[in-house]
Amino acid sequence: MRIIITGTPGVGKTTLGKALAEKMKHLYINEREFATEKGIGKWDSEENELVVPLEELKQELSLVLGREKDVVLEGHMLCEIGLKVDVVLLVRLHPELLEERLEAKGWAEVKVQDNVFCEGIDYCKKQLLKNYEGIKIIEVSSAGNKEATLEAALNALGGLK
Ligand code: DAT
Repeated sequence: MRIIITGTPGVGKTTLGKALAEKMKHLYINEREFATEKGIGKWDSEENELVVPLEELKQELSLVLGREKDVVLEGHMLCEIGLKVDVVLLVRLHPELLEERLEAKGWAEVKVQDNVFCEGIDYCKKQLLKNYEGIKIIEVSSAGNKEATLEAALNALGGLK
């Protein structure tokens, strides 16, 4: 299955993506590592993040999707680009829980508040509805622990068969 995992930074995408890919014996690709490997991102030291040209990322990932049929692609930028996949998992976390989790992890306050805001206004969901028309979008809560989140994702995917 070609699966995308996306959502606001900090909600638990990477944790779920790695566990899901391992369980389903799928190839796992993190957007940021992928962009870095392909040399298509530039580090913005002021924002302290990798800035990636989305069209180029889309082209490179489309090549991968053309040759791999069992793959988990994971990252927050994926909601911005339409890709041909079987299903999208949108990881959700209540903004207050996200705030608690990120503060406990020592994230900078400005980053915490940016992400809390994005989650609160359903930013990723709105982007997905625009960019992934006709593709099944399933919301998975990461409010439980990592095992519960994985189980929820597996159950949701099992229901597609
Ligand atoms: P993302 O890839 O969305 O940025 P992550 O997987 O790196 O998020 O997780 C951010 C932090 O939250 C990390 O320290 C692990 C923790 N975490 C992830 N999923 C969790 C879950 N279901 N329950 C509790 N903590 C979780």
